[in-house]
Amino acid sequence: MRLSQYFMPILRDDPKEAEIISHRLMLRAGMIRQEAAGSYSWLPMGFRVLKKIEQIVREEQDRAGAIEVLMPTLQSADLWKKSGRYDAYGKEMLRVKDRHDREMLYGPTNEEVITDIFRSGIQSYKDVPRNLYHIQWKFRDEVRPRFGVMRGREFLMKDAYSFDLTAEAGQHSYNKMFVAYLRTFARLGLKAVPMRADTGPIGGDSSHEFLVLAETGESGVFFDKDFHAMDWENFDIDYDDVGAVKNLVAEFTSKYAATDEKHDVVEFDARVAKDKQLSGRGIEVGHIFFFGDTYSKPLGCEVQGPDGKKVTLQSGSYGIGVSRLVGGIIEASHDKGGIIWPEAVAPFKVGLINIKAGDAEADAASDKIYKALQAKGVEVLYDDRAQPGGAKFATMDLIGLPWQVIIGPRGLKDGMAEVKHRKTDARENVALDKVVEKFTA
Ligand code: 5CA
Repeated sequence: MRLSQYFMPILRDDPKEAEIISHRLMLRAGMIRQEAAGSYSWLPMGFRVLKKIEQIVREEQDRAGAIEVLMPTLQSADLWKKSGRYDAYGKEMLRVKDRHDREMLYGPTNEEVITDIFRSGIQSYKDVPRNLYHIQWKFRDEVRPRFGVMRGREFLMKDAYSFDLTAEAGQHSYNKMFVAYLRTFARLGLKAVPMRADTGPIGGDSSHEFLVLAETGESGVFFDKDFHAMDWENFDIDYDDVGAVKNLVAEFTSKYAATDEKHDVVEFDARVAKDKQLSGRGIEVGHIFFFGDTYSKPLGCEVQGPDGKKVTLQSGSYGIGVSRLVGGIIEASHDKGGIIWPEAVAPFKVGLINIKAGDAEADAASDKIYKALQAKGVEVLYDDRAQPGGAKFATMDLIGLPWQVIIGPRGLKDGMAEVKHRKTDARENVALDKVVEKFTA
């Protein structure tokens, strides 16, 4: 993409309304624009990142055996009346009426709809276990939408729902999602610590939140320092191996970690030596629940069991804040110059800077590299605008692409480009005809 033909409305100054760094950087980098409180348009740079995160989430759900569907954003109130949540959800639910005066709502979550879909599509115990998920916009009329996409009113969530015959089988489904979350967050370059959590309006008795440690997080967290020493990257596992999945979950739940709502000072002291007690703040990027028959019972989600008797199914639900993750990753990965994207989610891999746009030689060398990178499928954003070099460097640092290729008159004399790694600021001179190789080898 040529920057001269792109849409990336950069802000020079810090927007006053943004309290935290990720919100500031997302606005400054032209990734989002606020449309109403807690509601954002995703501009091209932001949208590219959102899609990449969504795809990683999807791949890991699929790998764990979950099956993708898509449910509407607007739901009928009927099912919510059956489950008893229509009144209980209160003001956080956006309620609307259609032209026939029928009550509808913009879905804040999907337990009711999915349970009804599943109920109507199955017959016997042979139809379980299943886990269905979708990646869809939600609306919650939060009292205090803030911090940009971190606490929005309209936000993108991945929500999965498991259905099992027994609570024991349901536990395996829960464990699989737990591991899928470890894998997902690792691929996003995040360390998201699983913590015991409150179940809130979703209900149930077993629940973990996954929190990325960050000063600006909304939750207080208390945990064992040993978490830092664990292997957060290698989660190769056979999801059908019930024991192996269980062991991995046990490993990550054996150490003390709790959000402030569930924190128990006495237990903390008993289980964790004083010098290993850490506390701080965290961003909740995922939340998993096991709630048994809380929804399947009122909604009649049952199957014929092996002995011919009806069995009410056991369920859990599993959420990831896809749009929140965009902000969460920035909170975890930035410096004073701007964003530092992990390669897996970067909007483009390479930023190509032509310092002397308009100069025939610089244009020719830059265009050649641009076309060659594109031909090889390397995602490249080419700053071909007639702007001073300093401004271009600042913009490129701000938007945080992992690599910068800088073409200027000084290097060109020796047939060289400068390649800069955004994260480490390491720079090297690379022969013009070797630049493409650097990103394709
Ligand atoms: N039905 C369950 C699991 S599918 C559920 O709704 N869980 S939740 O309420 O915890 O939300 C799941 C995830 O969505 C959270 O972990 C968080 O990452 C994200 N999320 C929740 N509320 C917001 C919000 N207002 N803005 C952005 N992300 C949010």
